[in-house]
Amino acid sequence: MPVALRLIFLIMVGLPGEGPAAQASDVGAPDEDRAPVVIQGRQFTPDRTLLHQGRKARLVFTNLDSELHTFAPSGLFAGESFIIAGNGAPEFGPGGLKRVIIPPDGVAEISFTPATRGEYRYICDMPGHQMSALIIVE
Ligand SMILES: [Cu+2]
Repeated sequence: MPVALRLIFLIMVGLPGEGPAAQASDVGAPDEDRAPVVIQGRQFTPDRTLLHQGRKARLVFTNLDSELHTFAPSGLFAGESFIIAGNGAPEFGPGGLKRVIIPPDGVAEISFTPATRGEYRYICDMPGHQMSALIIVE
C-alpha cells in the first residue's frame, strides 16, 4: 500500500501473535458506545450495529477465523476524524478510509463520533467473501 496514504492516526497497540488483544476496550468509557463485532465463519456478528449521532463510539472487530478479513465501510467516516488501534492494517483512498485488513486472531478498533444519521453498509471485500453488515446511526 502506498506509504504516503498510511496516515499518522494509526496507532499500533497490538502485535500479531499476541492473540485477541481487546483488553484495553474492556474498560469502556461510560460515555461511549462500545460496539463489538465478531467475525467468524465469514460472517459479521451482529449484522446490525446501532450507534448514536454525536456520541463517541468504538467499533471493535475481532477476527476469529484463520483467514484475513476486511472491514470496508462506505461513507461512514467521510470527513470525520477517527482513530484506529489494534493490529489491523488500514488502507486509504481518495474518499478516506478504504478498508482495514484484519488478520486471523486480529482485533481492529475504530474510535470516532458519528456525525450524520443514516444506515451505512460495510463489507469484507476479500475476493469471494460475501460478507456484509450494517451500522445504523440514529
Ligand atoms: Cu472476509
